[in-house]
Amino acid sequence: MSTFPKGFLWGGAVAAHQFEGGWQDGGKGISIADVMTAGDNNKPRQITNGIKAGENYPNHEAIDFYHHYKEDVKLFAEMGLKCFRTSIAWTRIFPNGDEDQPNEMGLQFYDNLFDELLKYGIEPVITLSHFEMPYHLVTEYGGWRNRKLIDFFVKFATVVFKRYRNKVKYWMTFNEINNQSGMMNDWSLFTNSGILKQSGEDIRRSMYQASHYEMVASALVVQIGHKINPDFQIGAMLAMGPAYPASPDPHDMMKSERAMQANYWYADVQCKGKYPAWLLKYFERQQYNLDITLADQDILRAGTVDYIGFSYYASHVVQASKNETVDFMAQDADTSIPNPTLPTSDWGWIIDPIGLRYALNWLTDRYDLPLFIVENGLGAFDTVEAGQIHDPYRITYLRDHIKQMALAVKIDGVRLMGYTPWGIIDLVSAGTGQMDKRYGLIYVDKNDAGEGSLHRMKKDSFKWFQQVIASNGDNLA
Ligand code: P53
Repeated sequence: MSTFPKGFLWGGAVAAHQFEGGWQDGGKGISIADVMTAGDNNKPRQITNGIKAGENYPNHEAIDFYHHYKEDVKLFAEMGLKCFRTSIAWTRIFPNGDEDQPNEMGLQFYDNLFDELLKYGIEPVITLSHFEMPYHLVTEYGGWRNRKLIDFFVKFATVVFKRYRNKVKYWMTFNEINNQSGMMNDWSLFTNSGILKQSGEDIRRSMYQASHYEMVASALVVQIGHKINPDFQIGAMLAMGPAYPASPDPHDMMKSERAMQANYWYADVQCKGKYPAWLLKYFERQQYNLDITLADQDILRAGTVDYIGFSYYASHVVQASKNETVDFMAQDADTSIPNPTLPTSDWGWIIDPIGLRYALNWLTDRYDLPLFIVENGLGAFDTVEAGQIHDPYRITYLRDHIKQMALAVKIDGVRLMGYTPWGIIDLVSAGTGQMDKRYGLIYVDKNDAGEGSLHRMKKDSFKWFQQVIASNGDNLA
């Protein structure tokens, strides 16, 4: 008997803005991803003030899935995918975010895509908001600083829930909702919440306020979705990168505990329906006076999620600063340090398969919900040799993580719904805007400068994953 349950959701993951392209097709509006330039490992992406002539915006065309979806879905089917995770670009449905009526052409595009997937028996797994909110909501409303965003998001979610109620069963509300808390940089605040720091702004307070509105919006749509179709499975989506203490020094241990609390309190709210005590104390001490009403608290309690979707790429190491005894807040000292026991990717991400088993255990102990690994993978340089792409490093990465997943299911009893490696097809990196940071099992001919034929080719990992799926995870050779 195989380790993984029958019906295990083997799949692949992407996000609309990173692969669709067609940024102005079918009435689509400008999203926050459309004003982000290309960067690389040493050059951060710039957020421009609107679209500027002469800049390279990699998401505008991306890999042009918008015009290649039939060909690509056929490849996904050939790989044997049971499910496919993508997001709905909010700006295809509500181009500015605050319209009364949705854009029919945008709705039609996702009907076509879901029909194409279902034709091959591939289950769509859909994120409502994956770093691609309407840019208009940033310029006119200040992004998620503004309570009005809840209404706009709820309207968007309600429209797509109703439209696709018989085509999509698995949903997630906000991609990596906790990224903004863990990273607290300009990039993550913009991608998660559409927040650009204003002078004199207490950015941490804004982050907590925006996060609160997002969680209220998430809890509302969980309730609305269950009314529209009681079979809907609506999950949270977290960036899971466990924090290990740098040493057995209790200060470091306390630091790692706080780092975990500070990064995962979103799950406390989304899974348990309430704020953790330590965070309420923190808000009090900071004198934040956040807009968190009693009505909001009722909504949070009534809108807990059905499962936890999460990304896992790497673990982190944290170290307490000298004399640290009070807050131990992860953000107060950027203390993520190298792990001498583990290798890293070409982008410096720690490679830690056992950390995935740890994450699965930690989330199960704390929330006791079904789990879904909706992102995992290796961003790496690939080379094409005589029309072939040999990527043993990617196969090794995925195999080592699947082995740990198997142990978590078999030995630890974790309830695991599925596994969708990130970037099943090469796409634009969210963090750097690069094409050459490749995650795909399918290669796309396009480089960082935006040149290439967009031709698709199977990498060695394609065949390997095909056999993994065909054996329900038993054959990892
Ligand atoms: P890229 C870290 C940094 C940026 C985005 O990332 C991240 C993470 C991981 O926690 O989140 C996810 O493309 C995200 C995807 C993204 C993927 O990680 O920077 O959900 O959109 O592409 C990989 O290499």
